[in-house]
Amino acid sequence: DQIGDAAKKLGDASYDFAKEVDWNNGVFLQAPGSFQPLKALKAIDKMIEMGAAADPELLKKAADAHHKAIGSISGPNGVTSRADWDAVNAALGRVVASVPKQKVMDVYDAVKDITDPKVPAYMKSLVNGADAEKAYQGFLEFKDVVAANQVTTASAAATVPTGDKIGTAAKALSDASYPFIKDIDWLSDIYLKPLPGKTAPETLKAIDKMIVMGSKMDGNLLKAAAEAHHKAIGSIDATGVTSPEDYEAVNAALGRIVASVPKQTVMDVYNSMAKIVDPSVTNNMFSKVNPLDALSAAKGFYTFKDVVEAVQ
Ligand code: CLA
Ligand code: PID
Ligand code: PID
Ligand code: PID
Ligand code: PID
Ligand code: PID
Ligand code: PID
Repeated sequence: DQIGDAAKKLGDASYDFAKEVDWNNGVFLQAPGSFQPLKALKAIDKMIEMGAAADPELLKKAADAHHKAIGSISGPNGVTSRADWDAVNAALGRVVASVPKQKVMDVYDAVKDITDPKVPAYMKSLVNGADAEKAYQGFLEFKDVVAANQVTTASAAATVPTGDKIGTAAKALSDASYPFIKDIDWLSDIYLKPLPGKTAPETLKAIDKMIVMGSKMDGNLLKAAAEAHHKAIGSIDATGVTSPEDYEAVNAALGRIVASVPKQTVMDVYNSMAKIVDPSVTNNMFSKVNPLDALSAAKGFYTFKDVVEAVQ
């Protein structure tokens, strides 16, 4: 297709730059400017809306392309192979083309809003500037091909199951865990801190397992889960906490996407996360909330997971 061909040209223009970026640099975990959690949540919300509007099949293919690319990483900078670099660009170009232009521009504008204007120049200073310029020229040509292949109307909303066992169980889980949710400091910057003692390649392994799980999920249910998050963001209070109803809808939606993949795929995520999250991190989280509320939430979760497993 045209986007695939254009991605090869983009690769010619941008792979030198890709090789020069230090993908293992911890700087990419930081906010791209001053820390503004509610504004950042708005930017994430725009990404969620874009993801919910995207063609689920193309999203899966993009997840697969990333998984494959993680498998061909080499060298100290963590760069993937030229072929996989092109394949990721092509897959993302097709995802972008599957949503109306405005949804893409909304992400761009919201990200710009939380990005210090000095950040792009700083990023450029870490690589060969001429190669960055070349990559950007390549991107400008690529985007015209994407625009020429772009849909103009948004896809239909997801179908949300009703009266299912997971929906019923989500009510009990949410009642048991909403006090815990209210105890959590959602506006803290602690969630942007590096995991103690872990390197980027180690962390990427766990993310890879999530990518694999995402790619196996039922596309309609994943879309519904994204829509539930978007709705929940719309009802947050000043501390970032969503309404009980929207929280319940998020739990139901996440339970359904978990049930749509094999148990082992879920356990692969859990086990890989357990390898990189030191118990001190979990204990620290626990120390900041009312312990009874956390235990009630945990009890609710362990009951919920049996319902999920039964329909998995
Ligand atoms: Mg989420 C999970 C935040 C968007 C899909 N997500 C999580 C949690 C964290 C979070 C609260 C990971 C850390 C953790 O496990 O804490 N997500 C979060 C934010 C946003 C977002 C702030 C921003 C909008 N997510 C989002 C989107 C999607 C997902 C758009 C795609 C549709 N997210 C997703 C999945 C999962 C998460 C599939 C998880 O599996 C993970 C999670 O919650 O695992 C348990 C602990 C969790 C909480 C504090 C909240 C849930 C409370 C539960 C139901 C009960 C508590 C149990 C117990 C006390 C603690 C966990 C024990 C552990 C051993 C499992
Ligand atoms: C400017 C001035 C003009 C010239 C110009 C110009 C530039 C415009 C630009 C630009 C626009 C632009 C857009 C970019 C957009 C990037 C979008 C990224 C989206 C990320 C997402 C992430 C996610 C996920 C995911 C799916 C999940 C949800 C999420 C489900 C259902 C200014 C040059 C034209 C770069 C969507 C993918 C996992 C949130 O106009 O004169 O330069 O760049 O998890 O959804 O699972
Ligand atoms: C524009 C203007 C509108 C019209 C429009 C428009 C276009 C927007 C577009 C577009 C946005 C867009 C985004 C693309 C992004 C591509 C990103 C590629 C990333 C590849 C990576 C590969 C890799 C790895 C990996 C992880 C490793 C690092 C690597 C570590 C820690 C402008 C059409 C709407 C194409 C990251 C995955 C293995 C490098 O908005 O008018 O057209 O395209 O090895 O990580 O090692
Ligand atoms: C300039 C002037 C214009 C021309 C121009 C120009 C240049 C702009 C530039 C540039 C922008 C730019 C951006 C770059 C972005 C790279 C992003 C990389 C992200 C990597 C990540 C990696 C990671 C992980 C991971 C998970 C870990 C955290 C991490 C935990 C909990 C100035 C040329 C357009 C290079 C996210 C995945 C392992 C961080 O605009 O005239 O030149 O470069 O380790 O999670 O640990
Ligand atoms: C233990 C001991 C027994 C008792 C027990 C026990 C506990 C087991 C547990 C537990 C397992 C467990 C699993 C959890 C799994 C969480 C999985 C999260 C996945 C996140 C993903 C994120 C993503 C995306 C997304 C889609 C994108 C890709 C991504 C596309 C196509 C130890 C109690 C049984 C919590 C997948 C969603 C946006 C990466 O067994 O004695 O306690 O918890 O962007 O994909 O866009
Ligand atoms: C288990 C054992 C295996 C069998 C199995 C199994 C089950 C795994 C499961 C499962 C995992 C799982 C995960 C669930 C996670 C739910 C998370 C809910 C999060 C809700 C949020 C709501 C909100 C917001 C929001 C953003 C705001 C904050 C809030 C800010 C900054 C165990 C079946 C495989 C259900 C985050 C979105 C508005 C609070 O593996 O043997 O069954 O379920 O307002 O952010 O303000
Ligand atoms: C313990 C002992 C057992 C019993 C038990 C127990 C407790 C475990 C616990 C607990 C785990 C736990 C986890 C918590 C996790 C909270 C995660 C919140 C994530 C929030 C995010 C918010 C954000 C943003 C956002 C984007 C911004 C950055 C942020 C930028 C660029 C010990 C009870 C099981 C509470 C990610 C989205 C706005 C950070 O196990 O016997 O008690 O709690 O602002 O992006 O700015």
